[in-house]
Amino acid sequence: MDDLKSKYLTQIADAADEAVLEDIRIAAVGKKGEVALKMRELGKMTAEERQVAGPALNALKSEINSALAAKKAALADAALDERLRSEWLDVTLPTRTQRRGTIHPISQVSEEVTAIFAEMGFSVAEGPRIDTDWYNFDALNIPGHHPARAEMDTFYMHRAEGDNRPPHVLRTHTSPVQIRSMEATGAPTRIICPGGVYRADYDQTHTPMFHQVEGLAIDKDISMANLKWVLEEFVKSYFEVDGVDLRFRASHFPFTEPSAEVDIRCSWEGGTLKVGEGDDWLEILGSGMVHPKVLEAGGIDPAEWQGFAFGMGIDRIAMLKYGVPDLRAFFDSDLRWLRHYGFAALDVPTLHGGLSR
Ligand code: 2U9
Repeated sequence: MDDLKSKYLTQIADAADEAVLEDIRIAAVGKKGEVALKMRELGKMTAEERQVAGPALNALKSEINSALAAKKAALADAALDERLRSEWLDVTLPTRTQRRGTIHPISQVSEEVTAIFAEMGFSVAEGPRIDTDWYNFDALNIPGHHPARAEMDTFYMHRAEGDNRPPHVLRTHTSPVQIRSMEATGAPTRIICPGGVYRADYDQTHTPMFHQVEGLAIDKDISMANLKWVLEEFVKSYFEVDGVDLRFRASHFPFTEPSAEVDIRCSWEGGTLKVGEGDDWLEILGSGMVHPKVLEAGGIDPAEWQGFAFGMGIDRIAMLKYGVPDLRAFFDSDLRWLRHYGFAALDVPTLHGGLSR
């Protein structure tokens, strides 16, 4: 019995993991283990022998069981210590200075524009990039024969012969989103619609896909004066200047009447744009009072409601603010360009925290 005891206690002490420990348990105190076999021999003993051997075997069994339990706990402690050592991390380390991904200037500017108009009570509306020619043109007072359709270099979706569904186009502006929004929520409304648009055109200032943000405000008593204030606030916030002169030039768009193109006072010192001072004027957007036919197309009664609308190119205002010389670079996915012109991922633009830091 002493031999059994020292054999198993040594094996338990030397066991390297729980699997080995389990094998030892089965061999020693399992149902068919050595201690059980010895207990079977009790029947062949005399009563006196059994009185000595019985309690001694029980004591041996419980001593081995205690050693197994102690070793199991020690192995679990050691495993935990090893995990704590290998999975240790220093939560006080500073953040990485080498940024991996950056926010694209178009995303950054979309967020900046959204933050500015949100402060003035505008919410963001979105819609499909492929839409019917009715939503893209007719509803905006651009009927089939209108020259604006040809001027917009529209991409038409292919239609198989005999397919009688209405023609679909890649939207040439985000205006169809405003028509859908008017249909869905009616008046009064204040929305901006940022997003990608498509026109078949390609040179230093045109790409076949670009981005616009359009705005629409409809109410009972709304005029060009409200439009002027909203756009002034926008330009000051966006270019982060205290004051700016705006120049409204009479223009023509099918969807607004009257219509105006808006220029801002600026200077170009050494090739860099300064907004709010100087003798130059820079066109940045188009605007006007929503045409009554367009209100009607959106299901809004022009006898009761009126509103203003405006539109500008996000890519264009991004180029102006951040000094990007060639529009095409926005879509090249050149990592060096993205690192240079990109923005830190966690710096979300807000009016109080700063639009661009
Ligand atoms: C509805 C009613 C009116 C949106 C407007 C402009 C003037 C405009 C251009 C700016 C540069 C397009 O990206 S650009 O080439 N846009 O000049 N957009 S008013 O008018 C609307 C839109 C929707 C229902």
